[in-house]
Amino acid sequence: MSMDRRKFLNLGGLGITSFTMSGFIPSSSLQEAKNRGSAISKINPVVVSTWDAGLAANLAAWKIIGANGKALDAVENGVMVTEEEINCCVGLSGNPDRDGHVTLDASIMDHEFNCGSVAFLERIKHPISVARRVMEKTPHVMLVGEGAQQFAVAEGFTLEADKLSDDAKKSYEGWLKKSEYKPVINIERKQSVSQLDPSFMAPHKLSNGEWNHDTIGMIALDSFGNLSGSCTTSGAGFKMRGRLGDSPIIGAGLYVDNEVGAVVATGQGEDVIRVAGASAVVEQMRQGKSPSEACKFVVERIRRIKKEKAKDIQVCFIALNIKGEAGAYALHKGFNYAVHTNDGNKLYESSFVD
Ligand code: SD4
Repeated sequence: MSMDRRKFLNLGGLGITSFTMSGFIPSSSLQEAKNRGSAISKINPVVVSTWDAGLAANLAAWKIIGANGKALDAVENGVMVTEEEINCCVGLSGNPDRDGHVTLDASIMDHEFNCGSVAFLERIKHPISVARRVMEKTPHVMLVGEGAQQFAVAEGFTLEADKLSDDAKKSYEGWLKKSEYKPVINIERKQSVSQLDPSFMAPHKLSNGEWNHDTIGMIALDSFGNLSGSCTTSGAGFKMRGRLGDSPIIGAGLYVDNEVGAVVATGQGEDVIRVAGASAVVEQMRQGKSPSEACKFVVERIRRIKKEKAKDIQVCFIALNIKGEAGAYALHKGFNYAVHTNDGNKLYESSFVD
């Protein structure tokens, strides 16, 4: 075992968080405070989320986490903002599958390895909240399709109309002319930062009517020293009916280990699944890598696996370690991510392979 690894493992529990705080807190005190469920004022909360839509989502998450709320509540409520945007393709306004139906995937995970997800879910506005109910109210981790919808309705979620938004209808009609499935790199982000509405609440849509994202992932550290993560998506537009991406798969699209860190993925789900992406990034952080180095390591692995086909796909990870350090890495240029700390809510350009 290398010195670095030993050092990280020794500090890998909550004790390590004390090194990023303004004063040193013995890890035993942190553990006691955690057990009592009391907020530790010296732990600075952090929220990180994918793409420019993350700025608006972060604001909602920060309302909770910045007031000593729990990371789990923050990551649920944060991405609900994006699910609800009418002119946005996360959630029910998203692009449909080839058969013209919007099918949604979402997952959530807390600091104690509790996790829940839904996939191929139709007609429900907030799949992230259904994922949380799966986590909290069932003995299972994942529900799909009709069963997930049945569970959601039994839990009191409204069954919305099976109807495309005007914009999704237009895109679908356009797509039907050729009926060709091709991944589009950075479909999520088509605006430069300077083009964003300063309120960050504007619809993330281009003047030509194209969507600029279909997924949001969020990871957060709260003032109790606990991490959680969430991810919600309408998946790849015009996908085959029944297709799931990485977002609802724990370990692929999302993973949280409170001794190490939290990771969420966005981009071509198939290529995140084949390397168990989020879990692989967490394991790299466990070995002592920084969040961005860990993301880079796994993105480069995908690059090697895909060979020349890597140019046709985008894959990106964001990571947050238990010390509250955030990082990201993407296969190609164009990925951005939003970080909210006590210093404010900022959008960063991710580093990339090429
Ligand atoms: C998927 N990973 O369904 C999602 C799509 C995505 O940004 O993240 N798009 O494959």
